[in-house]
Amino acid sequence: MKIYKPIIFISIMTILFGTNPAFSASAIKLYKSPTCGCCEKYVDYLRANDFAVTAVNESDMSAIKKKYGMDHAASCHTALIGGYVIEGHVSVGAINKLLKEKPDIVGISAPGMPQNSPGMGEMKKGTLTIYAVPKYGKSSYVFSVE
Ligand SMILES: [Cu+2]
Repeated sequence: MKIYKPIIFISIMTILFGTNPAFSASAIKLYKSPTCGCCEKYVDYLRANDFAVTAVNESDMSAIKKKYGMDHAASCHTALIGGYVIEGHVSVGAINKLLKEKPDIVGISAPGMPQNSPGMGEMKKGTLTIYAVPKYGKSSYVFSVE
């Protein structure tokens, strides 16, 4: 019977941690208009990249952008993760860079709806510019090119 113990232990660990998004994925809250199709596709993209997305439908998105300081770099959806705001179709690479480097900014944005961004269309490496949005309404600057 002893030989089965490690197998049982591993199975329990898998059940507890392997399939639980709270342990395996980063939690991100995303506000979007209920009729936004590309927002849905972006949620799918985040989920496919192991983010635990809580999608919230919001009819007044411009109020959300104002509240979170993204009204001058606005796109369709607005997401919150680790104390930062992620505006629009930002690639996972840029989000991870932000969470790793932890700059003292509001967040990052892909303003507008770039065709070559995740959830919009096919990404071509080196063509999608992500902007850093500083605090106190200062102008955005290039954060990364994805
Ligand atoms: Cu969009």
